[in-house]
Amino acid sequence: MTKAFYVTTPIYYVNAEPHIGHAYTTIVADVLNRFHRFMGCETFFLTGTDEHGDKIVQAASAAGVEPREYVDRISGIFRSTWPRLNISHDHFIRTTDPDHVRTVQYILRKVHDAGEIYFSSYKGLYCVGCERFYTERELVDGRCPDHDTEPVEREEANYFFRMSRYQSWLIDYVESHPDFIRPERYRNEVLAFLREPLEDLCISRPVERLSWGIPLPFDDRYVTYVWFDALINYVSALGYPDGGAYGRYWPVVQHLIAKDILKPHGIYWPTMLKAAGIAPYRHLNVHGYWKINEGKMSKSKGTVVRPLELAETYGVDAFRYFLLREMVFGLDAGFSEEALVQRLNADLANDLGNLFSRTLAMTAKYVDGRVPPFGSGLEEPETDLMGQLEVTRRQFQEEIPKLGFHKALMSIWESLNAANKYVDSVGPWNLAKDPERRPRLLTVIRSLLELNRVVAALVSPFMPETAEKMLQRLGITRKAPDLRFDEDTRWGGLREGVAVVKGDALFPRVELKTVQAAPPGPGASSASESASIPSEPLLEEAIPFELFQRVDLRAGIVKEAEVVPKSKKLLRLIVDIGEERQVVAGIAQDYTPEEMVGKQVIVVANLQPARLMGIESRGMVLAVRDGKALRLVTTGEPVAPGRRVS
Ligand code: ME8
Repeated sequence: MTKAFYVTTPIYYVNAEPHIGHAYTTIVADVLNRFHRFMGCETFFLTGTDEHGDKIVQAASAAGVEPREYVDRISGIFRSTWPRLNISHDHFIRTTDPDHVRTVQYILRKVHDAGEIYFSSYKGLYCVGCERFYTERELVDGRCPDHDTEPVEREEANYFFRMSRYQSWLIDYVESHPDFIRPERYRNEVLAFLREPLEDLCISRPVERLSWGIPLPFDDRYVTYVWFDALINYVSALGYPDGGAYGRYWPVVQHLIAKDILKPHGIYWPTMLKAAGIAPYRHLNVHGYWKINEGKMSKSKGTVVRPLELAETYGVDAFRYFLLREMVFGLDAGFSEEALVQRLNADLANDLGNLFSRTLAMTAKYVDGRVPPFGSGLEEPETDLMGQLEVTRRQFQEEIPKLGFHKALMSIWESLNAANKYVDSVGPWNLAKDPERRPRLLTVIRSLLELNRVVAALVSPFMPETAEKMLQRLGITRKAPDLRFDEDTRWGGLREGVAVVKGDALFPRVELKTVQAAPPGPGASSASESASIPSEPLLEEAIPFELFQRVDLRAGIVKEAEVVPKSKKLLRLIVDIGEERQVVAGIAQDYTPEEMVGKQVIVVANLQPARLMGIESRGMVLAVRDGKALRLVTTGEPVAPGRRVS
């Protein structure tokens, strides 16, 4: 039977929209999920939204709407964000789902019936931001360590979960299961909490103070308090107590969280599971914070980075790669757009993109654009390359399950670097000059194609679109989720004779100043541009006829067209306007080179020459922007090249 793998993210509060911290945890979960599918496991990936509690009521009232309307709206934003980051979750849970409510009430009743929930009065220091009471010891200078606010004194009769009873069991469990909470620093933090006496957990709020919650099944004057509701999502989503998915995916679960919610996940949740007679989860994986200007990014402080804007500007895969490569799982990391651009240019455009382009260009030039056979036996340079790739395959398999994402990526990049050096040292261009060395040339090209294919498969959990694009160009039409480590990372798997496609750059280089400016320039993605359709400017003021006559407009016919390397927008055209002119036109998103050849166009013939991406342009092709589409201006009937337009 195939192995089961189950991964969860926190369910996010709907008191604000998704930011880069939410995106990180969710992308990590996605990479783990895709990795395990790649390794042949049967996987289940859960994310969702946490919709009850004081904070949500406050946010709804600030927005001037009822809680129900408010949670529907923000939950909808989370739900529609994830597909745009290529998140492949199987289920999106909401704590307002009726199935979730039923499971929470079932567990509450079970734990209550077992005598583990009691009614009592409690007086203490309460942080509204955290929605919980604090002990004096937990406060820093009398203030909440997370919100830096002074808690208020509160007294209330409530229901309590006898968490204290489970303290010694939990200590034993954490100590005897070294990987239960990881990395180790967080396991140590939980053990440190547990050195102090564990108090019982308040699990309810009276309805007159908070009606936006799940009623206790044994006392409808009360609703559950945030954690008893939220944590249970991890089993309610599987249909606990009797859903088939529960039998399949519990307790192999891997929870993913940041350190802000370590205590509820490291202490409340295992003790709740124990009291409910449910096996403890397999692993709690805890990461650090993304910080902006040294501070924790926070909704309340307003230092928020929006993931979709970054993904739209730089590309989803570049964004995913950056997050996973830059942060060491468990430690904090600083976010900056400069660092993202640097990685995009250095790692993706240079190392990965260049190797791929070089390989395909050499395949086109030397072996007719088709996968060649290994023409001669493998020599030392190839066996060295294969040896490095073997190390990468091993590290990939070992590191990702241990959350060493950056190490797995570094190892893939070592193979890419080795391959770039291999090209430089064997010099295929020299082999191509000597017909007797052709068998050797075939081996070199084939080896490079093989390496690119294996790399494409290995990056697929991180950058699924790039993996598919690379494989497609290598003549392999496989979707990323259908790839399998065993079949797709073995040396020699390409089919001989299959045509490869040269295509344009995988990752065009970007300039920070280009992408920060509102409309993206050549090379940057135009997603943000196409998202809004600019309105036309007002008509220009009148000019004399003589002035218009000075503009030399000519009918022309396009003779040649090709994509300008590393640009998404530009085509290089040779246009016959009575004489041949090279013109660089920003039309590549609307016209392919093939479509352009033979087309009748109108050219501004007497514009001063300009250089675009290093290519001289002598003239300009006229076109009209109509909403998102660009349309070339042409003549109604064919006319001879060079005729004046007036
Ligand atoms: O705590 N860096 O929801 P939440 C990295 N509803 N990750 C960050 C981050 C940052 N600066 N800020 C937030 C809740 N996160 C509860 C959870 S679970 C049963 C209930 C991520 O919207 C990180 O995953 O405040 C963190 O744990 C989570 O968002 C908190 O999300």
